[in-house]
Amino acid sequence: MPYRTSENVRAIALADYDNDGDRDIAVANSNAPVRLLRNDSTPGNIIFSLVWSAPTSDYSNDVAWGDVDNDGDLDLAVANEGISRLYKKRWRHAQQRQQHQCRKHQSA
Ligand SMILES: [Ca+2]
Ligand SMILES: [Ca+2]
Ligand SMILES: [Ca+2]
Repeated sequence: MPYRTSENVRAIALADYDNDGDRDIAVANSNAPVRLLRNDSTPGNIIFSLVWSAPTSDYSNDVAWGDVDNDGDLDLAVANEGISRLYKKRWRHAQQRQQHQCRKHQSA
């Protein structure tokens, strides 16, 4: 499944941040903000919507989900060159900004 982006993706982490039963994607980029892509796929259509971008552009090497404060919401830990960051947020309220449509790779 191709996913086109102009950013230099370093790592991704899958988790169902909005607790709707499908896995969403956090993307760590170098020299671009961390992105959160919500899985809006339906049967036969793979769709991810950009719902959040980190407020800073870091050189991120890795990203991981986990509920570090045990409040029931997943938190996002990002390993950067320099200062690493932990984003604690009520992600399920993140608003959709843009949709990325991914086409299924079709075998001839
Ligand atoms: Ca989900
Ligand atoms: Ca979903
Ligand atoms: Ca939490």
